[in-house]
Amino acid sequence: MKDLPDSEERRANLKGLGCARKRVEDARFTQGKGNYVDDIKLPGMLFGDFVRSPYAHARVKSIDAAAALALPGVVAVLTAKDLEPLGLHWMPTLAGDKQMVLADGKVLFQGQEVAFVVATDRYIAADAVELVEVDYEDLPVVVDPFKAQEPDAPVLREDLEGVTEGAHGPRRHHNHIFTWEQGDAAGTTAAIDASEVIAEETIYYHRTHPCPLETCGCVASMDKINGKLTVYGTFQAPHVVRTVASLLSGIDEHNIRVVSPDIGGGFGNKVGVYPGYVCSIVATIVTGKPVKWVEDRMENMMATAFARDYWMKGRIGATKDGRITGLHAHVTADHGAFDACADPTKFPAGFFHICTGSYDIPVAYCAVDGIYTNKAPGGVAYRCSFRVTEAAYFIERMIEILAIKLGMDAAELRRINFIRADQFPYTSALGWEYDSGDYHTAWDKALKAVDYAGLRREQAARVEAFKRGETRRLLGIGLTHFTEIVGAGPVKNCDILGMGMFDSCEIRIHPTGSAIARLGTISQGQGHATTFAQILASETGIPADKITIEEGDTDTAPYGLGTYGSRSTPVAGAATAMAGRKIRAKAQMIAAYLLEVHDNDLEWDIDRFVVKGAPERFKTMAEIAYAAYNQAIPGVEPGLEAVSYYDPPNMTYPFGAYVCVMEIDVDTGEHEIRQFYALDDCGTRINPMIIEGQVHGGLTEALAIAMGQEIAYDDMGNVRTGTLMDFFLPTAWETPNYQTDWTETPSPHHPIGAKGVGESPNVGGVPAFSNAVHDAFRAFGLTQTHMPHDHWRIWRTARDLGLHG
Ligand code: PCD
Repeated sequence: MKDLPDSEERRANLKGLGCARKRVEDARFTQGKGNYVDDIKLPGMLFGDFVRSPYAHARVKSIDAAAALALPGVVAVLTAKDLEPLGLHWMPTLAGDKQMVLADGKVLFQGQEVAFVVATDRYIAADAVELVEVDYEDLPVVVDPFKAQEPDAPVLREDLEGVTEGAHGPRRHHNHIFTWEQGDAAGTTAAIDASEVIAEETIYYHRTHPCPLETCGCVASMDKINGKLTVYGTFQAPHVVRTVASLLSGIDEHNIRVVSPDIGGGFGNKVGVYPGYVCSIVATIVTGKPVKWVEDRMENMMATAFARDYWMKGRIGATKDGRITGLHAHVTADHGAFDACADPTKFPAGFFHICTGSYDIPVAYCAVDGIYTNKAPGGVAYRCSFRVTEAAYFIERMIEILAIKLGMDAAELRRINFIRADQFPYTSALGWEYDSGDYHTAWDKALKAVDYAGLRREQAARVEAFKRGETRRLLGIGLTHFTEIVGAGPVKNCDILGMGMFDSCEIRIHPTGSAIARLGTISQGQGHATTFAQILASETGIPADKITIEEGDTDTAPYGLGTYGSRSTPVAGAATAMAGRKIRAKAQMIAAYLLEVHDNDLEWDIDRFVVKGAPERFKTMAEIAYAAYNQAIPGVEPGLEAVSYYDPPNMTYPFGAYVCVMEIDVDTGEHEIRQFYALDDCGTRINPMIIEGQVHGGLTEALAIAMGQEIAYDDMGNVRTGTLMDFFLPTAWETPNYQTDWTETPSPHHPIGAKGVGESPNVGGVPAFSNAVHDAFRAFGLTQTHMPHDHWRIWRTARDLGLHG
């Protein structure tokens, strides 16, 4: 219908889709009024702390807790022996493996949980940890996944001895977990072998850690009178925790309440189930008192889920004018001591097979071998949807290396291989159906914005000046065009521990025209309370300021699979829109009754139903809501509520074009980011300001990973970077200025056309930073050097290329 005079005002009043609405949660976050797990204090609460292994591989010969138990205030010391009768000394992992809750006979990584001390305060617990005497006999350590596969490598998982069939097929060595393959092996090899140009390289994506501001923790409280267990925790998937807790403990699911309060950053670190949760639950059941466990920073970095650690061997073929003919990838994936990767069950290597990226590659193959080593378990999607960042890094490095082989400009090589806008929906050689995209438009916009041709001229002049000895600084231009895959997922192929990955929203409209909506997801800082209300405002005509969004309490929220993998917008966001539409459908019947017309005689206008052709006759959503509660309407139930469980028909495929312009000092190895341009396309944009914040945050994490952040081990399996002295966490000082931009290509299958965005900047950012470093040295013969590009490594690269004279 055509806009009425006051349409614009009414639309603005809603603060709906597309509005840069200020974050409603910031009022409490910026004033210290957040409510995090460590803020929860229950009467009589006890505190748990772990005795952890100093060894990476050792037999545990004995544990003597007598001195610890003698310390006043110590209530209990739990070991595997205490958990064994309950069947809780091991627990299942998300990846189909099992993991020790407390050391059972041996330890397999430094920092592994050995005993759980429970005391009346946090300090006594820590003192008692020091008093527990553990007798270890050290065993040979393997930290290299290639050495782990040698015939005489030490057997790490004695519990699996003789087990030749794993959760994902046959195991061919005692330290081998699985081989997972996708695509056409023979066809790919044949196509590449027959190519005019072939590039081959091993790309290592090092081990790192999400390192959220708040570490992991929980408060478990068993109410023995009512038989109810409540667990507050830093959970990115509270409902899944409830179901797992019920299955493991035997407590009926309705008697368990899991609450995720405010969460200080998740980044995948808070998806898995950790021994601390199990021990706290056992301890509250045993003592009848609430038990709090909150890990410290070193524990978080040493023992909770790491990310990446993928050795990716690539082979790519092309015609001599740059048409890609095939892509072959083999990954050696270091999973540490237990396979505790957080991926949908059927995808042991996540969505790594998005590794054909933004390119129309006719044939491809990828294989991933998962390997046990004496490192911490994990393998989480640290700001990436299940190994997508590894895949994007791999293809964006392979493209650069191919460009070098071809003697071609890397921007042009990308352009001629992009999937064209008219090819969507596009099925990739590795089986994904990309929903929508317009890569050429985004790419041209990005190159124009940074004056790409001008940058290349400047770079060439710089190389000449360097050669003449007039400068010691090189210029790198880091290009990336990434395609993500987010929104897991269709229930038909995506589940976690058997639970289909749908999501949900339940809305209740109050009589006076305000509302509460509850979702199965849980914000960790993303701003869901702000943005989901915007979706509902546009769908229902109730201003976003009048809608409360609540997440994270399993007693009240509908079942959902949680927030990670940028799935909230694609899945719960869709559920929210659909639930809003159900509200509107019922509202239409009520309005028709009130206006004494047929349903079909009404049309929706921003915040009201209007009689077609008679704009002065209408009922606002607020009036309709009131009527729903105070009038008997024939054939219509009282109340105005709706619930939607949404199973997405496909994933969404956000994409982006990033350019990083970096200066490198050859003598010190220092870098300076002169410009960073990030164009993101996440389909329909709900809140441009939140999107910009997401992009800034994700790029800064990408900067950290590419330029310094690493979980490094020595040969003995000691974690060398277990504190923030050694683990690079960028501050405002190191963070460059970012320039953000967008195109908007809606998802055709999402009710409002939105795709995820939270992870994109990390997925695209890492290759952009890394490619800039590589590109600076391209003129001097560098093809590949491993991340992280800290000052020392860059200095060494310059030295190895003979640039120090
Ligand atoms: N959006 C908008 N629009 C569009 C899209 C989106 O607006 N189109 C927005 C929403 O609403 C939100 C955000 O943005 O609010 C995001 O989204 P997404 O993408 O959907 O996502 P989510 O699901 O919500 O979330 C998740 C993500 C992830 S995944 C990560 S890592 C990170 C990110 O998110 N994390 C974080 N971001 C963030 N932020 C913060 N602050 N914090 C955090 O923690 Mo994983 O997987 O977990 O690794």
